[in-house]
Amino acid sequence: MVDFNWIEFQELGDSRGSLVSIEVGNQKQVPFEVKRLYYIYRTEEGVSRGYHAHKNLKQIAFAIHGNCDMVLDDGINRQTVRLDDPTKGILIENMVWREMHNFSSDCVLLVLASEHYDEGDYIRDYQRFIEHCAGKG
Ligand code: T46
Repeated sequence: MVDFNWIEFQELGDSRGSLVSIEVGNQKQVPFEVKRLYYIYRTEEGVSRGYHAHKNLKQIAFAIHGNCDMVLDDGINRQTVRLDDPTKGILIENMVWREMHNFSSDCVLLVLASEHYDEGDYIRDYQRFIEHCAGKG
C-alpha cells in the first residue's frame, strides 16, 4: 500500500448550503505550513495530468467540485484513489509519483502546498523517479 492519508474537514453546512473552513496556520488541520495554493479546473475530457513526483514538496489535494482519479506510486506500490469529496483532502508526501485521470468536466482540484513553486523540485521522468527511490538519483 502507498503511504498516504486522508484529511477530513468538517462540513459547516446549513439550510443555505455547504461551507468548509481550512485554517492554514493550524497544524492540527494541515500538517505543514502552507506556502502556496493553486487550483486546477476546466480540464478537457480524456486529458490526464501530473506524471511527476516531488523531491521535497508535500501537498493536500481536494476535489472541491466534480471528481477525478489520482494514481499514487511510491516506486514499489501503485494505487488509485478517487477524489470526489470537498470535505476530504489527500495528503501526498514527497517522493510519490502522481497521475490524475478521468476528470469530470466540472472538476475543480484545490491543492495546498508546503513550498513555493520550484520546477527544480519536480521529477518528471518515471525512470529517474525509480532511480531516486533506489537511492541512485
Ligand atoms: C501536482 C499536481 C497535483 C506554476 O507556474 N506554478 C505552480 O504553482 C504550478 C502548480 C504550476 N505552474 C506551472 C508549471 C507548468 O508550466 O503551470 C504549468 C502546469 O503545471 P503542471 O504541468 O506541473 O501541472 P499538473 O497538473 O501536471 O501538476 C500539478 C502540480 O504542478 C503538481 O505539483 O502535484 O498538480
